[in-house]
Amino acid sequence: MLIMRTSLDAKSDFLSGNEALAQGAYEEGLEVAASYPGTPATEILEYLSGFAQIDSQWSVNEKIAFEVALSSAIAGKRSLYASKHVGLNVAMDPLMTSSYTGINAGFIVVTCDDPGLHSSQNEQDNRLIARMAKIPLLEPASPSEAKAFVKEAFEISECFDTPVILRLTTRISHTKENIILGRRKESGRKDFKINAAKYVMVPANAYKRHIELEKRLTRLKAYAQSCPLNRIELKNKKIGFITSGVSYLYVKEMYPDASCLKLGFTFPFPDGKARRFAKSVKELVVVEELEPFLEEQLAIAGIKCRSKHPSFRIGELKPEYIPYIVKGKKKPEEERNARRPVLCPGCPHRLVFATLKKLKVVVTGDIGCYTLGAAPPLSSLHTCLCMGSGITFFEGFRRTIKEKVVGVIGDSTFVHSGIPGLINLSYNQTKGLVIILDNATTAMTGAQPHPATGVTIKQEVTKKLILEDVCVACGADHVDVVDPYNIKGLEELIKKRLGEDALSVVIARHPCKLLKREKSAPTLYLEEKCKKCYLCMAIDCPALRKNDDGSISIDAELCAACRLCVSVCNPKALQRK
Ligand SMILES: Cc1ncc(C[n+]2csc(CCOP(=O)(O)OP(=O)(O)O)c2C)c(N)n1
Repeated sequence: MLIMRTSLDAKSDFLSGNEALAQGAYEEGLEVAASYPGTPATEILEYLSGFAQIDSQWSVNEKIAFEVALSSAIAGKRSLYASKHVGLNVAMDPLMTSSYTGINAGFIVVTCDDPGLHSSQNEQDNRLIARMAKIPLLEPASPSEAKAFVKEAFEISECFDTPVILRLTTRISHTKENIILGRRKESGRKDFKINAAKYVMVPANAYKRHIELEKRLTRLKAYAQSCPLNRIELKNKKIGFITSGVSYLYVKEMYPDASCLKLGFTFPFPDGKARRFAKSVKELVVVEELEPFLEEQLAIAGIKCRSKHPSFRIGELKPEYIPYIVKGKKKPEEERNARRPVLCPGCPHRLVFATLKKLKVVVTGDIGCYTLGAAPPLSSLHTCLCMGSGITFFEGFRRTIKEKVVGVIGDSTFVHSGIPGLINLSYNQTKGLVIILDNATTAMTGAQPHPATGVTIKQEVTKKLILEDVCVACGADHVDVVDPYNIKGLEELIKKRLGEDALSVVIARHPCKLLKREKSAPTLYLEEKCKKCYLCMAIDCPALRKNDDGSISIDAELCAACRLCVSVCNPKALQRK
């Protein structure tokens, strides 16, 4: 639901780190915001879209979001890009050269990293990207700092003519804090002045801009030494911690009396301040999640510190682990006993995966709710790397193995990065079957609209992308639309297309069950007919339960009446009511 945030009704609000950052950006006169959904970053744009003064958009993918936001800044409006850590990989191309062009009005790049992989395909540390892209990096420790750091970020951006990376992690993005709300300042537009030497990155211009960039980094480094975001807290001098982001709060919790160099501005690294701090304490310990980023900066500056055990490069940090870092010990073994992932009852994806399992095909998958098709007992998605790879991996497998292969991809992911893959199949004369799992939303990240839903982030009706037409234009020989709830029809169609020497796309279209709960009578179970074969349990529906006496129960609350269990029950113990 879209909440319009036009007036200041309250003095404070209980906000997550993402919301606090967005509130800060609003107050600092942000005018343009662009993103593609991704946990843990999604709520930043959702919150911003509630402000009438901010031109917010879900872009088709992160590269586009980055370019829309950066170009708006160059054209003169304060702008913001936000994504999860892997989203920034998609935007790497413009990001790497944005430090050369610089900005005009302030431009903030928010990356929300996910140490511990709560909902991601990897746990890369994007602080390394800041260093590679030569862009200043700010790391708040809490939601209130996330808000305060936006102001600093805009000021640094405009003062040094550079994008600024603001890095949150899941714990900061999703932790809530009482946040003081302020009034919006109009930041004032900047005029755009034609300047090819600055904005046209051909080699001769880019070479000169690279020289400028190096000079800027020297000035930024000098600023980082005096910047109030980097502060020395001198207490007990026996041990001194250098830390940034949420790790600072963990240090405070475990060692409240220790001295700290609390870093908020971590690249370029304030080595002068670090050297001063190092001299004032007996032992120096760096506490940071994932990569030894600060530690490496200290090593470059020739400042000795205690290295964390390499086991701490993996997974999230917890306050209780800090004594292990202090003693140079290995991270304690963790049990990752997360809830077993399962598709929702009535999820249209389940019907497709049950069919693919029956047909015993190799399935190259992609990222979305449908990645859960990989989990037993369905076990019918066999690769998943990154967004868009469901189609491109299909090509590699199809050209390599003898078995039948099917590529699957969600509707939002198809628009994000699947379309070039489909063109590549057609252009390189690869035949076979791709299935687009079209549930009319970006379900995995909380049901955001995308171009094929015909609705914008502000819930306005817009031009709707017709997936069938796109597939034809990309070169598919056959494009069929089928409702996966028509289980027989779906199986017959897949079999038919698999048997042909053509490039086919099947769009399996049924809205996500969480978009609209349809009221339909739950499936019936007739125990007297049940042969206890448990084929029904192999579809992994949360509405079905095997009782201690061997019978089956159906949870009427959960049953979405998709009838998949009815279709697999040979003795007809499961029936349509
Ligand atoms: C580069 C990148 N951006 C964003 C994400 C977060 N994310 C994972 S899957 C997904 C899209 C899922 O939507 P869709 O393809 O429609 O599948 P559904 O979840 O609806 O089944 C998103 C945005 C990501 N993992 N990688």
